[in-house]
Amino acid sequence: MEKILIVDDSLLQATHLRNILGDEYDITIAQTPEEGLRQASSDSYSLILLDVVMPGMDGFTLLKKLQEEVITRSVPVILITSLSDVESEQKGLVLGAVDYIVKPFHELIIKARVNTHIKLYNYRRQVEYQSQTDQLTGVANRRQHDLCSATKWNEATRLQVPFSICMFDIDYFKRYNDTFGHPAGDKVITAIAKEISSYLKRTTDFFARYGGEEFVGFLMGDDSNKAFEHLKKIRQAVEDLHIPHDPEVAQWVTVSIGGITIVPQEDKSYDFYLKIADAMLYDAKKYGRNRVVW
Ligand code: GH3
Ligand code: MG
Ligand code: MG
Ligand code: MG
Repeated sequence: MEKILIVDDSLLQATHLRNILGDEYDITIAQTPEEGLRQASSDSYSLILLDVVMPGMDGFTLLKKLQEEVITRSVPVILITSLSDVESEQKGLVLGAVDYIVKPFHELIIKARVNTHIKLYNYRRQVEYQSQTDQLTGVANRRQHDLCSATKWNEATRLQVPFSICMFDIDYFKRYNDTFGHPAGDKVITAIAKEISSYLKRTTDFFARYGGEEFVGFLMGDDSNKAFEHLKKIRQAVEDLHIPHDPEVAQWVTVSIGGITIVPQEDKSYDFYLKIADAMLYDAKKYGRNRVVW
């Protein structure tokens, strides 16, 4: 059941709304704006119904706060209020509310509007997910990499923590396709993506398909040695999948990895180091493949 958060200082109002929507949705009631803010950022709601006139922080102020937080920003908010003047309604909509409902309301109208906004929200989430996910493998795509790397690089620069960037490329993959066929090649790309991503699962890690049979990853916090050791483990894990290759080139399908660990400085960009990781990958190929160059 999808979750709706009702923020209203009047328990009578909130209960009335819950009676209307409770059959279709899982309702949580917050009776103060502070509690509303806490609830909104600690659970995943599909919609927030927000009263405007409340003691202390009013609904407009709470709405502004919700819009400022990354985790609550995308959740649609409907303002429900007795303020029927144009200025208030305009203010609410400009602040980012998806809808504005004046009390007293008809329950059928509330239901219809709530259903519509939840449908739109789910559609938007689905589109967002698809635009950032690689269709073949289900891991992040290059677009998500571009978004995430910028955010995380800035964070590492601010916190001055080590940041490792690595590039992966499947060895002799053209030959694999030529020998076993493109559909079999697709399965290998998927299996390897799944394996590597299982080693880059911490919240400070990231892994994406960069294109074709190339992948990119980054890790935050580990020093150069630790990152290098971790990547060597990943290289071994891919080899240990024991995916048979064309025996003329190799027994198993393997990956080459190039990477670098740095403490980000203001004067050099993420892309600068990504290019270095790519050069390291090139060296790994040159030295014979199936190895990590750090
Ligand atoms: P190297 O060890 O130097 O990396 O050799 P390679 O043959 O892997 O290198 P190259 O970059 O020349 O070839 C990559 C091949 O990957 C070419 C292309 O046919 C294949 N490829 C790229 N994307 C896909 C894909 O989505 N599916 C499949 N099956 N193959 C792909
Ligand atoms: Mg009120
Ligand atoms: Mg390649
Ligand atoms: Mg390759």
